[in-house]
Amino acid sequence: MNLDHFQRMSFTFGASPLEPLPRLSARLGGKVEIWAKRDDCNSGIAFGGNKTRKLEYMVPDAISTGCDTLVSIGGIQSNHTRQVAGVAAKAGLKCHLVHGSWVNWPDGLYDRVGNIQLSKIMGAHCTFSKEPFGIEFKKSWRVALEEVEELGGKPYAIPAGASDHPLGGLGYVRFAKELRQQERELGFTFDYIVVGSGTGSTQAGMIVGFKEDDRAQSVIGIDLIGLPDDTFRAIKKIAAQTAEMLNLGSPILDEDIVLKHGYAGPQYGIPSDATIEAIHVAGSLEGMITDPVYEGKSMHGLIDLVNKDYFETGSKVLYVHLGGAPALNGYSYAFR
Ligand code: 5PA
Repeated sequence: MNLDHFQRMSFTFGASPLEPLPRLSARLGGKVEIWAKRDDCNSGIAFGGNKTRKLEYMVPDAISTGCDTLVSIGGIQSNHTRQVAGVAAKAGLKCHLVHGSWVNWPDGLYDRVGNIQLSKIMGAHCTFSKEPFGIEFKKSWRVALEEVEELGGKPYAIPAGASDHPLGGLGYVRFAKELRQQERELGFTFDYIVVGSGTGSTQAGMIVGFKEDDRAQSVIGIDLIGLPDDTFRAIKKIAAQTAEMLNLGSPILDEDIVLKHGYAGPQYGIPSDATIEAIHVAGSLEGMITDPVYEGKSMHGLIDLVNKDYFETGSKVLYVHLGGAPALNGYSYAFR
């Protein structure tokens, strides 16, 4: 497997920190040792997060193919679009972002604070559409790509979550390599790696990266969207194409993909009472901030799986924090 074959621009600080969560572990009965890998503080660019890793491989491709404008899509409080705006600024590219009506949430300033505010500060051209959630090719996105061309620019298309793209899985293949090195330094390996899954390339990349040392099944995905069959298919497709591109040599099997569901709350983008409770638990015990759309839900999944004894006693469980805290600004109503 040769990751070095692909051009990469460094947008991150280096290996993201690993941190034990002893007070959370104790609160959950001390049966397992919980750690966090903090991809939420992996970069100085606009608060970083999982998309920053993926974009390290896409931006060089954009530049080497002569593109001058990154064009992408997400919900109004998309962390992904904010990170695209950030890396565009850093690389000296223009940025055009389409924000669909993915979430119906009552905060009055939902479309002005948090991620969308940050994208505007970083100079992205932000537009809005009425289209619902979906990772398929949206009309509004096609229109945005055409608009850039009409203005004489050359667009580089980045799909929702930087996932359904030939290079989408590479960032988290590299994550596996990085974690293996950190485990060597720590002197142990984690038994389980818990990660939220939405558009799929984060978990897909990890599966490919950990398949090398026969650990794909220790990656425990938590469905964040409420459409686990769709998410499963997306993970499978991205993992298979990434494995092929890297000449992995063994096919990605259904049993390599572990995806737990039941934690996505009433619907995508809306927290359940248990999501909010999980956010309070992680915040009050560890000072670790999670959000109502993504990481609060994967934290709920982690807590529930520990409570249900899913992990054998004595296991070392790594929670991968993928970012997303800026969206909290749009969710004051949930904490009123
Ligand atoms: C997101 C995604 P994947 O989409 O790679 O599966 O990652 C899920 C995920 N945690 C987990 C956080 C904080 C995320 O932002 N966010 C999307 C966005 O538009 O922000 C792609 C949906």
